[in-house]
Amino acid sequence: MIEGFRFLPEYFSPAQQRALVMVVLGLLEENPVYRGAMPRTGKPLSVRNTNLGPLGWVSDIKGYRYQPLHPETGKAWPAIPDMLMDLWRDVANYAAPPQACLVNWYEAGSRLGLHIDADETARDAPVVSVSLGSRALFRLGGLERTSPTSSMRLASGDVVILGGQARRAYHGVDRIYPESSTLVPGGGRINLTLRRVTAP
Ligand code: MD3
Ligand code: FE
Repeated sequence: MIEGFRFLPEYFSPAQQRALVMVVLGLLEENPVYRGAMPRTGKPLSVRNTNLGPLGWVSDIKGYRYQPLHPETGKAWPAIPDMLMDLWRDVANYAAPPQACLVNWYEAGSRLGLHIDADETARDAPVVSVSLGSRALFRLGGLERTSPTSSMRLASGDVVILGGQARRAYHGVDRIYPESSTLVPGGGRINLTLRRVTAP
């Protein structure tokens, strides 16, 4: 496995997972997940998303970027909840707070193609990921698209920290196992990724 990858299975207990999902679902009422589009082609994304925090990642026909406002509601993204700020302090080993929490919402057939996360200028900061709800088949490769990959299942409550070399590695989600959890409505999966966008 690539340097800088840390896997903390069941970091959140079932009770903590329920509490976190309740908080996030509450925030999604005024800050809904929406379907972004691929740059250039405008092809709709398979995964719906929204964000929490002062900045949010968006993808549309014009490109990928971070911006302070929800593209459909025009409102500021809500603050990152305390449980997630506490997680960052506990595991990120990074002096400055996260600025964005991307909320990815997967349904039964959703997938996320192999990609690298390169829209953040704070390249020394890790990405911290939390999985909630149905299990996912996650794939992590290396620094090039053709590097060998390894697959693992990410389950509800698992935390993954991507620092070092892993921060620049190709990765994706090949499938969701929609019967594997009832935590998220519709057997869905929510992935939360905490990110530092700009250098402190
Ligand atoms: C490896 N999310 O939001 S989480 C993404 O399950 C993303 O929704 C996936 O890839 C998901 O960009 C995977 C684990 C993860 C997150 C960020 C990474 C792995 C990563 C950044 C660099 C390398
Ligand atoms: Fe990613």
